[in-house]
Amino acid sequence: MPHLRWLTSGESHGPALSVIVDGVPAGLSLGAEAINHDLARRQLGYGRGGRMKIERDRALIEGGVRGGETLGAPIGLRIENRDFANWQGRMGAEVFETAPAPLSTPRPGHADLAGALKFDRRDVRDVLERASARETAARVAAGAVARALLAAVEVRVASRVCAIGGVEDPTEVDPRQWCLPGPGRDALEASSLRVLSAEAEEAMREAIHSVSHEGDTLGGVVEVVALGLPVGLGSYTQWDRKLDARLAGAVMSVHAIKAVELGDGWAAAGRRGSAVHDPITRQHGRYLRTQNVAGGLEGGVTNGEALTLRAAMKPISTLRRPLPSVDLLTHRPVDANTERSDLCAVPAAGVVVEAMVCLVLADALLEKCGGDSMRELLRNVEAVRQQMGAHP
Ligand code: EPS
Repeated sequence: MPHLRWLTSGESHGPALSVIVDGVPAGLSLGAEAINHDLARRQLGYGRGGRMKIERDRALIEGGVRGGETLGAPIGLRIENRDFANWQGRMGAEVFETAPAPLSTPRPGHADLAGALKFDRRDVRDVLERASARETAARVAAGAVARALLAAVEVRVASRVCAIGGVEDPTEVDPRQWCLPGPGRDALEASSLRVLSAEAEEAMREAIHSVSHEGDTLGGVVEVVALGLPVGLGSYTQWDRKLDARLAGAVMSVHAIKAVELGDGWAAAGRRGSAVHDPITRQHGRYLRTQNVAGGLEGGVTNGEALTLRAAMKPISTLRRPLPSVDLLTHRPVDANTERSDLCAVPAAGVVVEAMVCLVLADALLEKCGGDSMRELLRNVEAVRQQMGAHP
């Protein structure tokens, strides 16, 4: 059974999104401020839609925390949807006084048609409300709890945008320069697209601006890095214990993510082994690598190097110039439904993928180092680090 479990509930225009996180040790300092910081980061990004002008996502801690410290009990978080005020007659739980007209024109690229067929729904809104990327607000809130747990053992997770709509940021830089607190990280977070290069940011903004006039949308690529992980998280002994598989599955579950790579994944596939596998050295009592093509994982186990992962996000499915579809009620050809939506949400996807990485890594940390209390966990992590010969 996972050591850190979490479940979300709620629809995009319903009353709220909720998430319960179970398995966090007692004694972790946790306040709404840290959670709200990540929720605010998720709302940003040039190309985000009109909903972001309505919402001010904040988490209400409804259980599991007392006096700023976790209790070892399930942590309940709730994020109110301010937009619900505009949807009361159409998204409340009670029987409608006047049933809203069913939405019967599924959008290609979203869960609309497959979901309506699967759950035998006549109104596609019954599907799209839960399938909406709005749900990622709950994931980010849960991820912020996991991030606090990782930070307590000096593990840091951060993301940057590598490409939008085929416009790439060619910057090659040590991730410590933008992953750890400092001017590099501050500059990245201040960027309207969370990208390292100012030139690339300008070109990406142009690309987003041009599609906005054509009723189209863009996707892109994000990179997530985790620093400070102890050696030995995950395992090669069973398919479902391999940390690369757990990370890839979690990240693939994020809305619109259609490909994930660990380390130099796709590029390494075209190179020789002698150029790919990371030579081992030993310095100051610690095993090191002269490069990190593997991205910090070998055999599904952390090897002490920076964990690096990239994820590819498909373009947003709602197009203002809609694609052909079929009306579920008449079976006649029709233009797909167009909902208010984003033009590009790649910067937000980086924050969501960070959250998923934090949740998987926190689970793997508890799996190896256990601990009902933070005092127990910290003692165990230090013992593991000493034993693995890796100093923080
Ligand atoms: C989102 C909220 C939603 C969508 C978006 C992400 O708000 P609304 O539907 O009210 O505009 O904008 O979801 C999608 C674009 C999608 O395709 O699911 C959010 O809070 O992130």
